[in-house]
Amino acid sequence: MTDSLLRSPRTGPHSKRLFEEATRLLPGGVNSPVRAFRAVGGNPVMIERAQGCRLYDVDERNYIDYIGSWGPMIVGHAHPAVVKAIQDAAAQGVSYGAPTAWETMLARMVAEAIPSIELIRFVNSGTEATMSAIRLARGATRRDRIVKFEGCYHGHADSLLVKAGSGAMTFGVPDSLGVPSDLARLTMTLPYNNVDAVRSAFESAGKEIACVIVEPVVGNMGVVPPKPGFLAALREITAAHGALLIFDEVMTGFRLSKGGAQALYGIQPDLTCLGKIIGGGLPVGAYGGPRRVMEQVAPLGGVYQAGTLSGNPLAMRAGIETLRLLDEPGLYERLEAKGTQLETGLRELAAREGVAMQCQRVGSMCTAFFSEQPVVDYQTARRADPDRYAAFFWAMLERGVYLPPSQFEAAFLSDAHAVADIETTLLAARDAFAALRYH
Ligand code: HOZ
Repeated sequence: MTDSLLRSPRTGPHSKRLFEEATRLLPGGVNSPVRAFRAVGGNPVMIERAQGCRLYDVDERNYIDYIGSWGPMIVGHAHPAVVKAIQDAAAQGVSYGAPTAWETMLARMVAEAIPSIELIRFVNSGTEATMSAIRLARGATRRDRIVKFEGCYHGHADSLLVKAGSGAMTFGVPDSLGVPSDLARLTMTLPYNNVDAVRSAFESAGKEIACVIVEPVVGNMGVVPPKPGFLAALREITAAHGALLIFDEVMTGFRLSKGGAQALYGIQPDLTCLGKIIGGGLPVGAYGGPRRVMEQVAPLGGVYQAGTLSGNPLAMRAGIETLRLLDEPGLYERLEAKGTQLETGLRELAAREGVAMQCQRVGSMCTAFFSEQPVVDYQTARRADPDRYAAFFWAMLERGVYLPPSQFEAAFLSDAHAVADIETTLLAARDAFAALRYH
Protein backbone atom coordinates (compact mmCIF):
# COMPACT_ATOMS: atom_id res chain seq x y z
CA MET A 1 0.00 0.00 0.00
CA THR A 2 1.35 3.42 -0.90
CA ASP A 3 1.79 6.28 1.58
CA SER A 4 -1.11 8.19 0.11
CA LEU A 5 -3.42 5.26 0.72
CA LEU A 6 -2.33 4.98 4.33
CA ARG A 7 -2.85 8.70 4.80
CA SER A 8 -6.43 8.74 3.66
CA PRO A 9 -9.05 7.48 6.01
CA ARG A 10 -11.69 9.70 4.45
CA THR A 11 -12.80 7.70 1.45
CA GLY A 12 -14.94 4.59 1.72
CA PRO A 13 -13.56 1.03 1.98
CA HIS A 14 -14.49 0.03 -1.57
CA SER A 15 -12.85 3.13 -3.05
CA LYS A 16 -9.72 2.36 -1.05
CA ARG A 17 -9.53 -1.24 -2.14
CA LEU A 18 -10.24 -0.52 -5.80
CA PHE A 19 -7.77 2.34 -5.93
CA GLU A 20 -5.11 0.21 -4.31
CA GLU A 21 -5.70 -2.37 -7.03
CA ALA A 22 -5.44 0.36 -9.66
CA THR A 23 -2.06 1.51 -8.34
CA ARG A 24 -0.64 -1.92 -9.15
CA LEU A 25 -1.51 -1.54 -12.82
CA LEU A 26 -1.74 2.16 -13.66
CA PRO A 27 0.94 4.79 -12.90
CA GLY A 28 -0.29 6.42 -9.70
CA GLY A 29 -3.52 4.45 -10.08
CA VAL A 30 -4.83 6.83 -12.75
CA ASN A 31 -4.81 7.73 -16.42
CA SER A 32 -4.49 11.46 -15.84
CA PRO A 33 -2.45 12.84 -12.93
CA VAL A 34 -4.70 15.36 -11.18
CA ARG A 35 -7.45 12.83 -10.51
CA ALA A 36 -5.07 10.84 -8.26
CA PHE A 37 -5.81 13.42 -5.50
CA ARG A 38 -2.11 13.72 -4.65
CA ALA A 39 -2.32 17.50 -4.55
CA VAL A 40 -4.87 17.29 -1.76
CA GLY A 41 -3.43 14.21 -0.06
CA GLY A 42 -5.18 10.89 0.25
CA ASN A 43 -6.72 8.65 -2.35
CA PRO A 44 -9.56 9.35 -4.74
CA VAL A 45 -13.12 8.18 -4.53
CA MET A 46 -13.80 5.65 -7.26
CA ILE A 47 -16.80 6.64 -9.33
CA GLU A 48 -19.41 4.13 -10.35
CA ARG A 49 -21.95 6.27 -12.18
CA ALA A 50 -23.23 9.79 -12.66
CA GLN A 51 -26.60 11.39 -13.27
CA GLY A 52 -27.45 15.06 -13.65
CA CYS A 53 -25.11 17.00 -11.36
CA ARG A 54 -24.39 14.01 -9.11
CA LEU A 55 -21.54 11.53 -8.97
CA TYR A 56 -22.06 8.19 -7.21
CA ASP A 57 -19.08 6.34 -5.82
CA VAL A 58 -18.52 2.64 -5.23
CA ASP A 59 -19.32 3.09 -1.52
CA GLU A 60 -22.82 4.36 -2.34
CA ARG A 61 -21.97 7.91 -1.42
CA ASN A 62 -23.03 10.66 -3.75
CA TYR A 63 -21.63 14.09 -4.45
CA ILE A 64 -22.68 17.31 -6.12
CA ASP A 65 -20.16 17.35 -8.94
CA TYR A 66 -18.27 20.54 -9.79
CA ILE A 67 -15.85 18.90 -12.19
CA GLY A 68 -18.29 17.71 -14.85
CA SER A 69 -15.52 15.67 -16.49
CA TRP A 70 -13.44 18.88 -16.44
CA GLY A 71 -15.98 20.77 -18.49
CA PRO A 72 -17.85 18.70 -21.07
CA MET A 73 -20.94 17.86 -19.01
CA ILE A 74 -22.61 21.25 -19.41
CA VAL A 75 -26.09 19.70 -19.70
CA GLY A 76 -25.42 17.28 -16.85
CA HIS A 77 -24.36 13.65 -16.74
CA ALA A 78 -26.25 11.01 -18.68
CA HIS A 79 -28.68 13.47 -20.24
CA PRO A 80 -31.34 11.22 -21.84
CA ALA A 81 -31.06 12.89 -25.27
CA VAL A 82 -27.27 12.51 -25.33
CA VAL A 83 -27.43 8.92 -24.10
CA LYS A 84 -29.97 8.07 -26.80
CA ALA A 85 -27.83 9.66 -29.51
CA ILE A 86 -24.85 7.58 -28.39
CA GLN A 87 -26.93 4.39 -28.22
CA ASP A 88 -28.38 4.99 -31.67
CA ALA A 89 -24.93 5.68 -33.06
CA ALA A 90 -23.40 2.58 -31.44
CA ALA A 91 -26.15 0.38 -32.89
CA GLN A 92 -24.98 1.48 -36.33
CA GLY A 93 -21.31 0.65 -35.75
CA VAL A 94 -18.84 2.52 -33.58
CA SER A 95 -16.17 3.54 -36.09
CA TYR A 96 -15.73 3.37 -39.84
CA GLY A 97 -12.55 5.26 -40.66
CA ALA A 98 -14.56 6.80 -43.48
CA PRO A 99 -16.53 10.05 -43.84
CA THR A 100 -20.03 10.48 -42.42
CA ALA A 101 -22.68 13.19 -42.66
CA TRP A 102 -22.52 13.58 -38.87
CA GLU A 103 -19.10 15.23 -39.18
CA THR A 104 -20.49 17.81 -41.60
CA MET A 105 -23.48 18.41 -39.35
CA LEU A 106 -21.35 19.08 -36.27
CA ALA A 107 -18.94 21.19 -38.35
CA ARG A 108 -21.87 23.32 -39.53
CA MET A 109 -23.16 23.77 -35.97
CA VAL A 110 -19.71 24.86 -34.77
CA ALA A 111 -19.14 27.21 -37.71
CA GLU A 112 -22.54 28.83 -37.21
CA ALA A 113 -21.82 29.44 -33.53
CA ILE A 114 -18.21 30.60 -34.00
CA PRO A 115 -17.89 32.83 -37.08
CA SER A 116 -14.06 32.83 -37.00
CA ILE A 117 -14.24 29.15 -38.00
CA GLU A 118 -14.84 28.53 -41.71
CA LEU A 119 -13.16 25.14 -41.95
CA ILE A 120 -12.72 22.75 -39.06
CA ARG A 121 -10.81 19.50 -38.51
CA PHE A 122 -12.04 17.09 -35.82
CA VAL A 123 -9.46 15.21 -33.75
CA ASN A 124 -9.66 13.12 -30.58
CA SER A 125 -8.66 15.43 -27.74
CA GLY A 126 -7.80 18.98 -26.79
CA THR A 127 -4.13 18.00 -26.83
CA GLU A 128 -4.39 16.91 -30.44
CA ALA A 129 -6.23 20.11 -31.30
CA THR A 130 -3.59 22.46 -29.89
CA MET A 131 -0.67 20.36 -31.13
CA SER A 132 -2.13 20.38 -34.64
CA ALA A 133 -2.98 24.08 -34.54
CA ILE A 134 0.63 24.86 -33.59
CA ARG A 135 1.90 22.74 -36.48
CA LEU A 136 -0.48 24.54 -38.83
CA ALA A 137 0.63 27.95 -37.56
CA ARG A 138 4.26 26.99 -38.07
CA GLY A 139 3.52 25.62 -41.54
CA ALA A 140 1.44 28.61 -42.58
CA THR A 141 3.95 31.21 -41.43
CA ARG A 142 7.12 29.21 -42.12
CA ARG A 143 8.27 30.28 -38.66
CA ASP A 144 9.29 28.04 -35.74
CA ARG A 145 8.96 29.97 -32.50
CA ILE A 146 5.71 30.11 -30.54
CA VAL A 147 4.53 32.17 -27.60
CA LYS A 148 2.52 30.77 -24.71
CA PHE A 149 1.73 32.11 -21.27
CA GLU A 150 3.00 30.81 -17.94
CA GLY A 151 0.37 28.71 -16.21
CA CYS A 152 -1.71 28.22 -19.35
CA TYR A 153 -2.11 24.55 -20.18
CA HIS A 154 -2.75 23.45 -23.72
CA GLY A 155 -2.52 19.70 -23.34
CA HIS A 156 0.58 17.60 -23.22
CA ALA A 157 2.24 18.02 -26.61
CA ASP A 158 6.01 18.60 -26.23
CA SER A 159 6.06 22.20 -27.47
CA LEU A 160 3.36 23.16 -25.00
CA LEU A 161 4.61 21.47 -21.84
CA VAL A 162 6.72 24.47 -21.00
CA LYS A 163 5.77 26.48 -17.91
CA ALA A 164 2.43 24.71 -18.15
CA GLY A 165 -0.60 24.87 -15.85
CA SER A 166 -3.05 22.18 -14.73
CA GLY A 167 -1.39 18.99 -13.43
CA ALA A 168 2.03 20.23 -14.54
CA MET A 169 1.61 23.21 -12.21
CA THR A 170 -0.12 21.21 -9.49
CA PHE A 171 2.76 18.76 -9.24
CA GLY A 172 5.55 21.29 -9.71
CA VAL A 173 6.76 19.99 -13.08
CA PRO A 174 5.75 22.84 -15.39
CA ASP A 175 8.62 21.83 -17.70
CA SER A 176 8.21 18.12 -18.23
CA LEU A 177 11.10 15.70 -18.37
CA GLY A 178 11.31 14.16 -21.80
CA VAL A 179 10.70 17.37 -23.71
CA PRO A 180 13.84 17.94 -25.80
CA SER A 181 15.44 21.23 -24.80
CA ASP A 182 15.97 22.09 -28.46
CA LEU A 183 12.21 21.98 -28.90
CA ALA A 184 11.40 23.77 -25.63
CA ARG A 185 13.73 26.59 -26.71
CA LEU A 186 11.29 27.40 -29.48
CA THR A 187 8.53 28.06 -26.95
CA MET A 188 8.71 31.55 -25.47
CA THR A 189 6.75 31.82 -22.21
CA LEU A 190 5.42 35.14 -21.01
CA PRO A 191 3.38 36.26 -18.00
CA TYR A 192 -0.38 36.11 -18.61
CA ASN A 193 -2.14 39.46 -18.66
CA ASN A 194 1.10 41.31 -19.35
CA VAL A 195 0.87 43.24 -22.63
CA ASP A 196 4.30 44.86 -22.24
CA ALA A 197 5.95 41.45 -22.13
CA VAL A 198 4.20 40.48 -25.36
CA ARG A 199 5.20 43.71 -27.08
CA SER A 200 8.82 43.33 -26.14
CA ALA A 201 8.93 39.66 -27.20
CA PHE A 202 7.64 40.67 -30.62
CA GLU A 203 10.02 43.62 -30.81
CA SER A 204 12.96 41.29 -30.29
CA ALA A 205 11.83 38.21 -32.22
CA GLY A 206 8.64 39.13 -34.12
CA LYS A 207 9.85 37.77 -37.45
CA GLU A 208 10.44 34.32 -35.97
CA ILE A 209 7.15 33.93 -34.07
CA ALA A 210 4.55 31.74 -35.76
CA CYS A 211 1.78 32.21 -33.23
CA VAL A 212 0.59 33.17 -29.80
CA ILE A 213 -1.53 30.51 -28.12
CA VAL A 214 -3.64 31.53 -25.14
CA GLU A 215 -6.50 30.41 -22.96
CA PRO A 216 -8.71 33.50 -23.41
CA VAL A 217 -9.98 32.82 -19.89
CA VAL A 218 -7.48 30.63 -18.08
CA GLY A 219 -8.99 27.54 -16.50
CA ASN A 220 -5.80 25.61 -15.96
CA MET A 221 -4.23 27.57 -13.12
CA GLY A 222 -7.65 27.97 -11.62
CA VAL A 223 -9.89 30.56 -13.23
CA VAL A 224 -8.00 33.69 -14.24
CA PRO A 225 -9.91 36.16 -16.42
CA PRO A 226 -8.12 38.31 -18.99
CA LYS A 227 -7.56 41.90 -17.89
CA PRO A 228 -9.48 44.44 -19.98
CA GLY A 229 -7.55 45.03 -23.19
CA PHE A 230 -5.26 41.98 -22.91
CA LEU A 231 -6.92 39.89 -25.62
CA ALA A 232 -7.35 42.94 -27.87
CA ALA A 233 -3.64 43.69 -27.52
CA LEU A 234 -2.76 40.11 -28.47
CA ARG A 235 -4.95 40.48 -31.56
CA GLU A 236 -3.31 43.73 -32.57
CA ILE A 237 0.30 42.66 -31.91
CA THR A 238 0.04 39.29 -33.68
CA ALA A 239 -1.66 40.86 -36.71
CA ALA A 240 1.00 43.55 -36.92
CA HIS A 241 3.76 40.93 -37.00
CA GLY A 242 2.15 38.37 -39.29
CA ALA A 243 1.80 35.80 -36.50
CA LEU A 244 -1.37 33.81 -35.87
CA LEU A 245 -3.44 34.20 -32.73
CA ILE A 246 -4.70 30.86 -31.41
CA PHE A 247 -7.45 30.76 -28.81
CA ASP A 248 -7.46 27.54 -26.84
CA GLU A 249 -11.18 27.32 -26.16
CA VAL A 250 -11.13 23.68 -25.13
CA MET A 251 -12.67 24.71 -21.81
CA THR A 252 -14.39 27.96 -22.74
CA GLY A 253 -15.87 26.97 -26.13
CA PHE A 254 -19.66 26.65 -25.92
CA ARG A 255 -19.35 27.18 -22.16
CA LEU A 256 -18.94 30.91 -21.62
CA SER A 257 -21.39 31.54 -24.45
CA LYS A 258 -22.48 29.70 -27.57
CA GLY A 259 -19.67 31.52 -29.39
CA GLY A 260 -17.16 30.88 -26.59
CA ALA A 261 -14.82 33.39 -25.02
CA GLN A 262 -14.19 35.05 -28.37
CA ALA A 263 -17.86 36.08 -28.57
CA LEU A 264 -17.89 37.15 -24.92
CA TYR A 265 -14.86 39.42 -25.31
CA GLY A 266 -15.43 40.36 -28.96
CA ILE A 267 -12.02 39.24 -30.22
CA GLN A 268 -11.62 37.09 -33.32
CA PRO A 269 -8.61 34.76 -33.26
CA ASP A 270 -7.06 33.18 -36.35
CA LEU A 271 -7.37 29.64 -35.07
CA THR A 272 -9.62 28.18 -32.40
CA CYS A 273 -9.04 24.92 -30.54
CA LEU A 274 -12.05 23.12 -29.14
CA GLY A 275 -12.74 19.92 -27.20
CA LYS A 276 -14.82 18.76 -24.27
CA ILE A 277 -18.37 20.13 -24.84
CA ILE A 278 -18.35 19.56 -28.61
CA GLY A 279 -18.04 15.83 -27.94
CA GLY A 280 -20.72 15.75 -25.26
CA GLY A 281 -18.33 13.86 -22.96
CA LEU A 282 -16.83 11.54 -25.57
CA PRO A 283 -13.20 11.91 -26.66
CA VAL A 284 -13.06 14.73 -29.19
CA GLY A 285 -11.16 17.84 -30.13
CA ALA A 286 -11.14 20.21 -33.09
CA TYR A 287 -9.23 23.09 -34.58
CA GLY A 288 -10.56 25.53 -37.08
CA GLY A 289 -10.23 28.93 -38.62
CA PRO A 290 -10.39 30.84 -41.89
CA ARG A 291 -10.43 28.91 -45.14
CA ARG A 292 -7.11 30.38 -46.35
CA VAL A 293 -5.29 29.01 -43.29
CA MET A 294 -7.17 25.72 -42.87
CA GLU A 295 -6.67 24.90 -46.56
CA GLN A 296 -3.05 24.26 -45.70
CA VAL A 297 -4.04 21.12 -43.79
CA ALA A 298 -3.73 17.77 -45.64
CA PRO A 299 -5.17 16.63 -48.01
CA LEU A 300 -5.50 20.21 -49.35
CA GLY A 301 -2.13 21.47 -48.14
CA GLY A 302 1.25 20.42 -46.88
CA VAL A 303 0.57 20.40 -43.12
CA TYR A 304 0.01 16.77 -42.26
CA GLN A 305 -2.40 15.58 -39.59
CA ALA A 306 -4.60 12.48 -39.49
CA GLY A 307 -6.43 10.08 -37.16
CA THR A 308 -8.26 6.76 -37.39
CA LEU A 309 -10.84 7.76 -34.79
CA SER A 310 -11.11 11.43 -35.80
CA GLY A 311 -14.72 12.42 -36.43
CA ASN A 312 -15.83 9.24 -34.67
CA PRO A 313 -19.60 8.79 -35.15
CA LEU A 314 -20.36 8.35 -31.43
CA ALA A 315 -18.49 11.50 -30.51
CA MET A 316 -20.06 13.45 -33.36
CA ARG A 317 -23.57 12.47 -32.39
CA ALA A 318 -23.02 13.11 -28.68
CA GLY A 319 -21.61 16.51 -29.64
CA ILE A 320 -24.50 17.34 -31.98
CA GLU A 321 -27.05 16.47 -29.32
CA THR A 322 -25.23 18.48 -26.66
CA LEU A 323 -24.98 21.55 -28.89
CA ARG A 324 -28.69 21.23 -29.71
CA LEU A 325 -29.48 21.27 -25.99
CA LEU A 326 -27.46 24.46 -25.60
CA ASP A 327 -30.00 26.20 -27.84
CA GLU A 328 -32.61 25.90 -25.15
CA PRO A 329 -33.71 29.47 -24.37
CA GLY A 330 -32.25 30.92 -21.19
CA LEU A 331 -29.61 28.21 -20.62
CA TYR A 332 -26.62 30.57 -20.46
CA GLU A 333 -28.60 33.01 -18.33
CA ARG A 334 -29.39 30.19 -15.90
CA LEU A 335 -25.72 29.23 -15.73
CA GLU A 336 -24.78 32.84 -15.04
CA ALA A 337 -27.41 33.13 -12.31
CA LYS A 338 -26.21 29.95 -10.61
CA GLY A 339 -22.60 31.08 -10.95
CA THR A 340 -23.51 34.36 -9.27
CA GLN A 341 -25.36 32.53 -6.49
CA LEU A 342 -22.33 30.33 -5.86
CA GLU A 343 -19.78 33.13 -6.05
CA THR A 344 -21.72 35.53 -3.84
CA GLY A 345 -22.43 32.82 -1.30
CA LEU A 346 -18.80 31.68 -1.10
CA ARG A 347 -17.54 35.24 -0.75
CA GLU A 348 -19.98 36.03 2.06
CA LEU A 349 -19.25 32.82 3.96
CA ALA A 350 -15.47 33.18 3.69
CA ALA A 351 -15.66 36.81 4.82
CA ARG A 352 -17.85 35.85 7.77
CA GLU A 353 -15.27 33.30 8.90
CA GLY A 354 -12.35 35.63 8.21
CA VAL A 355 -10.89 33.28 5.60
CA ALA A 356 -8.84 34.99 2.88
CA MET A 357 -10.38 33.67 -0.32
CA GLN A 358 -10.70 35.03 -3.83
CA CYS A 359 -13.63 33.59 -5.72
CA GLN A 360 -12.75 34.11 -9.39
CA ARG A 361 -15.50 33.33 -11.84
CA VAL A 362 -16.43 33.79 -15.46
CA GLY A 363 -19.89 32.40 -16.23
CA SER A 364 -20.04 28.76 -15.21
CA MET A 365 -16.29 28.40 -14.47
CA CYS A 366 -14.99 29.35 -11.07
CA THR A 367 -12.15 28.89 -8.57
CA ALA A 368 -11.88 29.61 -4.86
CA PHE A 369 -8.25 30.71 -4.45
CA PHE A 370 -7.04 30.72 -0.85
CA SER A 371 -5.14 33.93 -1.31
CA GLU A 372 -5.10 37.48 0.03
CA GLN A 373 -4.89 39.00 -3.44
CA PRO A 374 -6.67 38.42 -6.75
CA VAL A 375 -4.89 35.97 -9.03
CA VAL A 376 -3.92 37.51 -12.37
CA ASP A 377 -1.05 35.32 -13.55
CA TYR A 378 1.21 32.39 -12.65
CA GLN A 379 3.14 34.29 -9.96
CA THR A 380 0.02 35.40 -8.13
CA ALA A 381 -1.55 31.93 -8.52
CA ARG A 382 1.53 30.50 -6.81
CA ARG A 383 0.79 32.70 -3.78
CA ALA A 384 -2.46 30.83 -3.17
CA ASP A 385 -2.27 28.33 -0.34
CA PRO A 386 -2.67 24.74 -1.65
CA ASP A 387 -2.77 23.32 1.88
CA ARG A 388 -5.77 25.43 2.83
CA TYR A 389 -7.37 24.46 -0.46
CA ALA A 390 -6.73 20.79 0.37
CA ALA A 391 -8.38 21.19 3.78
CA PHE A 392 -11.35 22.92 2.15
CA PHE A 393 -11.53 20.24 -0.54
CA TRP A 394 -11.77 17.41 2.01
CA ALA A 395 -14.22 19.28 4.21
CA MET A 396 -16.44 19.73 1.16
CA LEU A 397 -16.05 16.14 -0.05
CA GLU A 398 -17.01 14.84 3.37
CA ARG A 399 -20.15 16.96 3.07
CA GLY A 400 -21.02 15.60 -0.36
CA VAL A 401 -19.49 18.23 -2.66
CA TYR A 402 -16.90 17.15 -5.22
CA LEU A 403 -14.52 19.98 -6.14
CA PRO A 404 -11.40 19.76 -8.34
CA PRO A 405 -8.66 18.03 -6.34
CA SER A 406 -6.19 20.86 -6.98
CA GLN A 407 -6.06 24.57 -6.23
CA PHE A 408 -5.03 25.12 -9.83
CA GLU A 409 -8.06 23.76 -11.66
CA ALA A 410 -11.43 25.27 -12.50
CA ALA A 411 -14.76 24.14 -11.08
CA PHE A 412 -17.61 23.82 -13.58
CA LEU A 413 -21.35 24.30 -13.21
CA SER A 414 -23.90 22.59 -15.41
CA ASP A 415 -27.51 23.19 -16.34
CA ALA A 416 -28.33 20.18 -14.18
CA HIS A 417 -27.26 21.98 -10.99
CA ALA A 418 -30.47 23.22 -9.38
CA VAL A 419 -30.65 26.28 -7.17
CA ALA A 420 -31.17 23.82 -4.27
CA ASP A 421 -27.86 22.10 -5.15
CA ILE A 422 -26.03 25.41 -4.88
CA GLU A 423 -27.75 26.02 -1.54
CA THR A 424 -26.61 22.61 -0.31
CA THR A 425 -23.10 23.42 -1.55
CA LEU A 426 -23.11 26.69 0.38
CA LEU A 427 -24.26 24.97 3.56
CA ALA A 428 -21.30 22.63 3.19
CA ALA A 429 -19.01 25.59 2.51
CA ARG A 430 -20.20 27.35 5.66
CA ASP A 431 -18.98 24.41 7.77
CA ALA A 432 -15.85 23.96 5.66
CA PHE A 433 -14.81 27.61 6.08
CA ALA A 434 -15.54 27.41 9.80
CA ALA A 435 -13.28 24.35 10.02
CA LEU A 436 -10.58 26.22 8.09
CA ARG A 437 -10.51 28.99 10.65
CA TYR A 438 -8.95 26.52 13.06
CA HIS A 439 -6.79 24.78 10.48
N1 HOZ B 1 -5.74 18.26 -16.91
C1 HOZ B 1 -7.15 18.11 -16.86
C2 HOZ B 1 -7.82 19.32 -16.33
N2 HOZ B 1 -7.24 20.55 -16.68
C3 HOZ B 1 -7.53 16.93 -16.04
C4 HOZ B 1 -7.98 15.83 -16.88
C5 HOZ B 1 -8.41 14.59 -16.09
O1 HOZ B 1 -7.76 14.22 -15.14
O2 HOZ B 1 -9.39 13.99 -16.47
